[in-house]
Amino acid sequence: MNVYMDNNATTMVDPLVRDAMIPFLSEIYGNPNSLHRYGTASHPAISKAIDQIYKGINAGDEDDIIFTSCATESNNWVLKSVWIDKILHGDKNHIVTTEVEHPSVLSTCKFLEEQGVKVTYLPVNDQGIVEAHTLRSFITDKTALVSVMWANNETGMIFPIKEIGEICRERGVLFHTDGVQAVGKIPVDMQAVHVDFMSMSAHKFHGPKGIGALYIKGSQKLSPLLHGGEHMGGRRSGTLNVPYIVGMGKAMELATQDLEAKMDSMAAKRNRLEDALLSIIPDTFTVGERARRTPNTILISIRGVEGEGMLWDLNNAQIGASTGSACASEDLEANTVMLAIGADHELAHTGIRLSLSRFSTDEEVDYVIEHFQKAVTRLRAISSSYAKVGPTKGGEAAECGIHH
Ligand code: C6P
Repeated sequence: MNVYMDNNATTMVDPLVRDAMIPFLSEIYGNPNSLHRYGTASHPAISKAIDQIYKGINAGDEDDIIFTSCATESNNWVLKSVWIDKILHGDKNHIVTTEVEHPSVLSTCKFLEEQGVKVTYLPVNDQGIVEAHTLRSFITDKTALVSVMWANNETGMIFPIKEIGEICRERGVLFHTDGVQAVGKIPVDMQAVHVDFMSMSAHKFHGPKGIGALYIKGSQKLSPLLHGGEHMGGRRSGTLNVPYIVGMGKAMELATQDLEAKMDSMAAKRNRLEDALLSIIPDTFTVGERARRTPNTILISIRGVEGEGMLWDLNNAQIGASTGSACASEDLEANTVMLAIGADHELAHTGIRLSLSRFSTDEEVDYVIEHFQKAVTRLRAISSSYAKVGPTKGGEAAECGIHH
């Protein structure tokens, strides 16, 4: 059996999404900026996709949704353009973010620090989230932007975006959220929160890779990252990627239709998997209270078992999982979120992320339980660190926080 449980890294394109995209590859292929019929033929499909995205996140008519190539671009755009608009051409000098953002935010912040920008990295609590009240004391008169993710890619923990947005509004500071792991998985309602900018990526909700978007509240000013033609009103130049735009719209429609039912079904499978792993395998714990996580994610730590070893065994059993963010998986570094929560390096090397999708089945869950247990048994038998300490009395299996 082949089981893909790395849906926070990317998802399968829904066959219905693929079918919607196909006519825009070789039949309706004109440049949408061309005035002839070949160009204008794609306009209705682009408008429909834009409508599907507005509806999926409940954006207002006055808001903008601008297509980008991915969420990495959307994140770079916001951070670098706020730097240009508010710091280079304004009187601000400070950005606030968190210790556990995706590398596309953290590396951009490091770049901005090299340009002289002050960046505060908010600490997370033992659940791996920022508590909204901690933000208050870090905002100053010089703060241009607060950037806090909606849900974390490694733990699935959901951040208090409503409360953080309110604080930013009170203090007159722009607020960006990286919504990549939230959109299409949990309700995202832009009318219910105060968010100035939100990044999205289609391949996280069964759309194609290579297409993302930036939500901009009230069409407010943000200097373009890519200069060129008048595409997207000059806000993001480059010929529109019509098939992918159509795919993103369709993917959004499908992901957000009957979302509650999809969430319940995914959570039931995720919970059964998590309960089974925690009860069968001693000395394991999962990070973050389950009720506050996206319904598809588990970050499980298995004492005495290196994450890379687990991935090897799982891969040999045709199971796709990860030790954390896919973009950081080649450097064999410890899980950054577990380190931020306070785990030591040894423990932070034991994290395995399992992320389900709406296509995950009960049979797949059973298969993963069986092979996960086999892998742990084999790896613990040859683990020098586990042999040294041995199993804890009765084994410790727990949800949330780091237990040393
Ligand atoms: N995270 C993961 O394994 P792109 O691929 O550029 O559209 O998305 C980047 C991105 C931005 N923000 C968050 C919260 C993300 O999770 C990701 C992608 C994958 O966790 C690949 S590194």
